[in-house]
Amino acid sequence: MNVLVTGGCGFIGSNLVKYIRRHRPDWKVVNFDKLTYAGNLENLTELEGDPNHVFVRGDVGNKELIEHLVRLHGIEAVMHLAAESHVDRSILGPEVFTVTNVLGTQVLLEACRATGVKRFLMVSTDEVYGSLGPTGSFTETSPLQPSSVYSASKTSADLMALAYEHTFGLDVVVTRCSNNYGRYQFPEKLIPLMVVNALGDKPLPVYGDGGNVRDWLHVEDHCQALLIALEKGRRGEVYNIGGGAERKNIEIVKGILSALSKPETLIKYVKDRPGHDRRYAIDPAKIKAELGWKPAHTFEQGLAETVRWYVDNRPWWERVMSGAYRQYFDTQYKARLDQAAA
Ligand code: NAD
Ligand code: TDX
Repeated sequence: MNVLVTGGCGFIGSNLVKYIRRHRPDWKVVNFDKLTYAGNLENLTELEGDPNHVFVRGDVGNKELIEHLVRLHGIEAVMHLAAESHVDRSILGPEVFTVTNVLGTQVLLEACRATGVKRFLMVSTDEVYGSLGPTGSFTETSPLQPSSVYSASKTSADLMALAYEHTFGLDVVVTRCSNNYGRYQFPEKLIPLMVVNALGDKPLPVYGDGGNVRDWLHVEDHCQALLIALEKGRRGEVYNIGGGAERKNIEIVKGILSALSKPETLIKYVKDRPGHDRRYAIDPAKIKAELGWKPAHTFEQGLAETVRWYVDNRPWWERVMSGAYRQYFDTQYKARLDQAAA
């Protein structure tokens, strides 16, 4: 099979491209990525010289280029991961979230329709369901109630993909996964940010009371689910993906400090994220029963392995945190700590 993966240089995308090359060695993967601050070719160095991995730099909003690539490489399936993915950034600058996540997805769908791509996997998120109270979990039929600009843009893309199935007969499958963690995650997200700050003996900014809950899944388990959904998912269906590992943010932060033998005095409670969703929990019963997926990692093992990876790969995160990104990070980070001190 020839597959085009969008966003294949980001966190999940780069893990996915490598996962596919390992598990489907006869497939050709065309990795289509704009290389924003979050995209990094260094995540793929182990594929250097691999004739079945082709990288093309481009924007999902470029219909002509996508159509050209689909024809040139005989693309049969598209796995769509390219997105602006960070909730905090969607608060600081919403526009690019609409441009890439909403308009970009629509253009990509149109290019797939025009070229007769056989299957389109839309990688969506559990954030489309909004926030939960202390009990219950999201099923595929839970109401869609996104509350951040990021999640509203992802909900639009998710529904647009389903509309293309319904209206134009494009073969679409949608997945909605919970929070991922693992190697190569950009150090703006909770787990890697806390690890790199702790390693530098810097304060760890915990939003609000630290009681917000996320449902964590190892990125490799997500990749496995995406491959299964691509190959076996039923057309027009939505599949939730989650690992049943609900944790409060503060528990995670304390776990990271303990793994690194750093003191809890590094924890700094800062002003809450505006509109902060309180709790996510996903019910993955459908993908387990229908497609036979189950996660292989436990959260405690996965977190320990991830922390170790960041300890061992300091040059990687020091490089991705340099330059323009560093400027953004320092400004935001300093503002939060100043607010906490005020
Ligand atoms: P990421 O930010 O690490 O990577 C995004 C990638 O998309 C980058 O390589 C970037 O260069 C590329 N990209 C951005 N704009 C582009 C454009 N206009 N054209 C082409 N490429 C572009 O994100 P991630 O955490 O790996 O998430 C990947 C996907 O999975 C996203 O769609 C996200 O919504 C979804 N998702 C993420 C999580 C999570 O916990 N990280 C959970 C569920 C779903
Ligand atoms: O410095 C921080 N302090 C803090 O308390 C950061 C960066 C986060 N947090 C909290 C906010 C959330 O409750 O940690 C939790 C996780 O935050 P993020 O890592 O920013 O992830 P989240 O907002 O939950 O969204 C993620 O999961 C769903 C991904 O970024 C999305 O792309 C995905 O769709």
